[in-house]
Amino acid sequence: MAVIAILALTVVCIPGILAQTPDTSHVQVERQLIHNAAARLLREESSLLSKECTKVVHLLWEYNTNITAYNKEEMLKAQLNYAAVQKESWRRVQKWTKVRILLKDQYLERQFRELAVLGSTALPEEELRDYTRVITEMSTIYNTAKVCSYHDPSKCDLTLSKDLSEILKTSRDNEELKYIWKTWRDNSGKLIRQHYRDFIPMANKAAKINGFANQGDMDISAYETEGFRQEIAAVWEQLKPFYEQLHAYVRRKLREVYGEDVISERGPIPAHLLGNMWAQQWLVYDIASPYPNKVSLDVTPQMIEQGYTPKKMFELSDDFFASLNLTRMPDSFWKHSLLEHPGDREVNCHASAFDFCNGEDFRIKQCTKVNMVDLITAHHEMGHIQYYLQYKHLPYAFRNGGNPGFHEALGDTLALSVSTPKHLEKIGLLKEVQEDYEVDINFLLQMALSKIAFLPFAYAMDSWRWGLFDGSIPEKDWNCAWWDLRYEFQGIKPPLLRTEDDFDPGAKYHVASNRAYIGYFVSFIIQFQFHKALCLKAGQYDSEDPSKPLHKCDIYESVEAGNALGDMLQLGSSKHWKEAMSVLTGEEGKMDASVIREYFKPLEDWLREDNLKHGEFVGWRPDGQYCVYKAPSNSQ
Ligand code: X8Z
Ligand code: ZN
Repeated sequence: MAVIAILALTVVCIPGILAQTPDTSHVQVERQLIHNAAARLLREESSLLSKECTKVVHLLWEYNTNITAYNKEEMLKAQLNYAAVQKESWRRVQKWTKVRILLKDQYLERQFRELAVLGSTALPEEELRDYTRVITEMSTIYNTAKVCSYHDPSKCDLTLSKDLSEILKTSRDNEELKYIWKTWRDNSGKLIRQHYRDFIPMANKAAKINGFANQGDMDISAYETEGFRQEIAAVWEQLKPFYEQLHAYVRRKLREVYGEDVISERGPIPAHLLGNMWAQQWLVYDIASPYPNKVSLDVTPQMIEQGYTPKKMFELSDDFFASLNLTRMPDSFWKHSLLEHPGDREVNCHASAFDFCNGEDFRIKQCTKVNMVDLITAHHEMGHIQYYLQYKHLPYAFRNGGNPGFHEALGDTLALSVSTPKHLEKIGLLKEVQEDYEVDINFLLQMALSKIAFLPFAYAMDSWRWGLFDGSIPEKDWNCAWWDLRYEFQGIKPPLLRTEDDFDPGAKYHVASNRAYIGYFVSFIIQFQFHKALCLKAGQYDSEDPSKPLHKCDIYESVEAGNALGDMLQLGSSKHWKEAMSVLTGEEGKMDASVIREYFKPLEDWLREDNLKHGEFVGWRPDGQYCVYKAPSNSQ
């Protein structure tokens, strides 16, 4: 208490002191004292917030790895307690509002600025309780949703992570896929709609208290970039022509399998046929491989054959990080992480990485299965933990990515190396690959199905949410507007007519649990920029040398690349992301779509030619009605 009282007194006196001229030594001493007081306050807040954060993260972990009513209530209590602590801290920080600029210390100023935005915590206590509860409710519906088997209707315990993802990926039975696609939405999104109605105004109220027009604007403020939405739009415009080529090619390949009755020549692609529940990354390499007689770059069969386990997949990733001279996972990580479904309880199976805010405890929760997609996801999650490890020395306010896209990009950047045929060969998952043009194209096609197909999905996701937050998409149109955006950006359509009784966006984790999505879009662009910078450091890439293209680079064992990456990661969010990026790239920090374009250049040329050769229509036109605009039957 005493400390606070003295501080308050000091703060009150500051403007007077700082206004004195000339700058006598007395003033300098006073100035130093004030500076020290500010630094001390921030240290104390950092320490307090870290301790409280540790408590709440423990309960978040408990709930997410064991979904019970008890754990839910404990978690909610802890979240509210943490919010109260944050608010108190915020009040203390607010007292420095007028004075802090005069400190002329960017490092302190940035911490103040960070701590001055409370986010949803700013809501009054009762409303915060409702807000937290509604998000937990939606997540719980999503995380515990089950569907009945198509082949055995009496078996009704199919889950997304264990069963449905696998069916989407492997079944090529149109009716089965349609059934799974629909029932997942009936049993998740549809039940979430009524809660989303409560959620939107609360989220916006919190944003307004923080000085933003709505929640979408508050989310975007994390990028500290004027006109950021326009930048995203410009990046997408640059990539759209390539996406359209990929889309046309895949549509033709799918049409050859499912027939013209299912996929029309110029229409959008039915969403249930793309190998993934949301058509966000297209797992149809089996159908779309350009040269099917050449080696398949999906190494799932080899992983199974070689007796891979989830643990081994994470160890492989740990080895990769270590080979770059980055930090190995601590023992506690291996002891406490949940790397596969425990089988005896409900778990939130969406992969995630936890920072317990004490510099010691870091864990991953992933219901890992032995396949290549999960191997890449393991690297993704390990990237989050590596970032946590690299910035753990920083004050609480700076323990974040350069921007949200940075955090999502780290593990994926390394996975770009891991996925190369050369690297897969190095680790024994491919044998004697004769690299030639056809293998190259196969590889790039597989990568494009994941990286390029994803971009318009990510863009559609948050464009939809921004529309809800700013009111331009009214509640009566929520579902149909979603399909309009999916049509416009992705050129896909639902496999059966949707209505406003459905709520298809709610069948996606990040909507149900209110996690902004545009960071993934940013990540999928900048990970190629990071990759290029690292490949240059590793001497693995040379724009002038055709034998060293970007897509063949593997930075494995490059200490130089790892050190440069570490230098950027260690900054956390203490610098503007553009500055952090230039630490790695040595160039002006910006989002630059030309790098991903360069990476895929041989494939883009190949697709253009192939589509031309087959007279394939590039683009899409409406081929029916996809959604019925009418008020939902349960609207008030
Ligand atoms: O949610 C994730 C990660 C956790 S941050 C598994 N991703 C997005 C998704 O699954 O929708 C990674 C790629 C996009
Ligand atoms: Zn992530």
